Amino acid sequence: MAKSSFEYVKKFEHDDSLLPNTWIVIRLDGKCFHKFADDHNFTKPNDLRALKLMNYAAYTVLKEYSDILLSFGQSDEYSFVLRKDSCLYKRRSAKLLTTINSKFSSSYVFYWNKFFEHLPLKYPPCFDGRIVLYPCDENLIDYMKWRQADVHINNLYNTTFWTLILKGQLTPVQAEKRLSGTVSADKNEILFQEFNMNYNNEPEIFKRGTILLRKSLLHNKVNKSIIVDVHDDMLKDKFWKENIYILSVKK
Ligand code: DGT
Ligand code: MG
Ligand code: MG
Ligand code: MG
Ligand code: MG
Repeated sequence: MAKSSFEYVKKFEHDDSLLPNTWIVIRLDGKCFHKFADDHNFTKPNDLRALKLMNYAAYTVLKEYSDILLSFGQSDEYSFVLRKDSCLYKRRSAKLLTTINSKFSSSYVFYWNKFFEHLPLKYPPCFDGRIVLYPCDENLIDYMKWRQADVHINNLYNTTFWTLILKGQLTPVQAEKRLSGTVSADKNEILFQEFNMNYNNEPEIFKRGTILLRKSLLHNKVNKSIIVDVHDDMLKDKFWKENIYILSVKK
């Protein structure tokens, strides 16, 4: 077929394929979830329904894209790690980011009722997204550690902050003042001494977020790959020693 005289407009598009042989990390984050959480009465500081919905939306993404080896979620964010040698969408950046974000976002809405039952979704939520490339395993592992360390810092702060308000009858301003300048040990101490709470006993999902990974399972003598959710400590070498096979899987 002859080319139409309009076809030259294709030349305005640019090649956005990502560097080969590099870890691709896609991180999505809820837009204004501070407000979204308030508008939907999320429990403070952690709403288990909201976290499980995030995990389920991510699980839906993993089911669709076998090139995602590992993912990590906490609060209103999820990170997806694509295999180094992935050729998904010819590594086109916009295609990867937009389809994965779209699959995640629509799943979040589609499965809302599965977790929030009778609480209606008041308006369509929105997620931003970015892609970051990491050239070596060490950088990727440090990325995962960075996100998980973030959960710990935020959750210890938020748990203490909301305990001071909900159980200690402090105002948010007073609670903020009380916590200013404190280190982790001080917050653990406040929880323990004043509220008889041992932070270590808080649910793992709150303290560490959720890792989704693929495990192979022997079922009726057939190897089946399943997606599991764990709350392991990625800051410990033990996790990477046990799971390094995830990163070295070849297609
Ligand atoms: P952004 O990402 O710049 O558009 O703004 P936000 O408001 O989404 O801020 P971000 O992503 O830094 O922080 C996540 C917010 O989501 C945080 O302020 C509180 C809210 N959030 C996330 N998970 C929960 C939850 O389980 N319970 C409650 N109450 N709030 C949550
Ligand atoms: Mg943000
Ligand atoms: Mg956000
Ligand atoms: Mg966030
Ligand atoms: Mg099309």
